[in-house]
Amino acid sequence: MNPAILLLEPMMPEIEKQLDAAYTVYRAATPEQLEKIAGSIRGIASGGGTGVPRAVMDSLPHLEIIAINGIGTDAVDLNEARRRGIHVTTTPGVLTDDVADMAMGLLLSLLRGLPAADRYVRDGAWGSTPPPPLGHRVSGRRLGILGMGHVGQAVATRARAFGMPVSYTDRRDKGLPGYAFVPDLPTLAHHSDVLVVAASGGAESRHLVNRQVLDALGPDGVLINVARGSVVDEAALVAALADGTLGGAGLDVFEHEPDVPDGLRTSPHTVLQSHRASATVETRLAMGNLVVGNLAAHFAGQPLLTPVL
Ligand code: 8YV
Repeated sequence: MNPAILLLEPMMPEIEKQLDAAYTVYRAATPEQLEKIAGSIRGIASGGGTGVPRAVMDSLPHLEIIAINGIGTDAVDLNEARRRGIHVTTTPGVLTDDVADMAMGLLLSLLRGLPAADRYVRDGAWGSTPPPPLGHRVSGRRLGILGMGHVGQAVATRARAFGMPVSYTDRRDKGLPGYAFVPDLPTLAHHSDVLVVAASGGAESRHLVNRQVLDALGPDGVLINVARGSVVDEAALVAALADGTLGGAGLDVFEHEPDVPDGLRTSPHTVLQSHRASATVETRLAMGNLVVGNLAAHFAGQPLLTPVL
């Protein structure tokens, strides 16, 4: 009999087809349905943002593996997984470039005012009403990066090609040639025109970008977040945009997805995406194949491809 797995977030049809062929796949179970199947579930596939609610984990006595279709493990209780001997896998490497591209896309959209000018043309306003305000030059603008892991470094490479001087902060100086290390975030923000958040989510990074950091970025500064909403104090961000102490924000992620505060949705100084930084056909296929490969390796008793635990 095929092992039973729980799919907590939809994946590409090609990927789900492979899962259906190898497993008994349960989707979107209500608590009542979950209760009936709980004893049989041996694996979970889920997204990075969705993770696995602790209550779901607790209700599955025979859970052996959690395969995350993403790189974030902040929505999985890793300590509990370790305690129970549950394996956890992610999809490192394959989404780095797309996430960095999204950071640059948000940055360009925001500084050049692309959404407003797009609306201007679409609405037939061109020629009859004054054009949208001028944008701002990207080249020469100082970029600060919070979290200089794979994604942070891929953002830095792109920013350099756009003629932006790059500095970063992280837990330690990574000794990266050409990029200045700044030990603390408020100082980095003070010396940056654009701050890109590329740090992992979780308790350690929660609200690192607070009012003090936003104030340091200043009225001409912009914040870009392609990491996790939890890294930014969203209430402070809404307030800073409303009172003009921060110039703008380009956001792919939010504190309480899919809820986005009105202050962000209605602001003329934001560009918003629905957690789509890795959402390309190529990357989602590569991610999905890693999920399939990790589950297959586990149930075949072979080494996991990309284990976290
Ligand atoms: C995905 C993510 O959008 O990598 C992550 O941790 O959050 C994103 O790449 C997500 O995992 C798919 O739901």
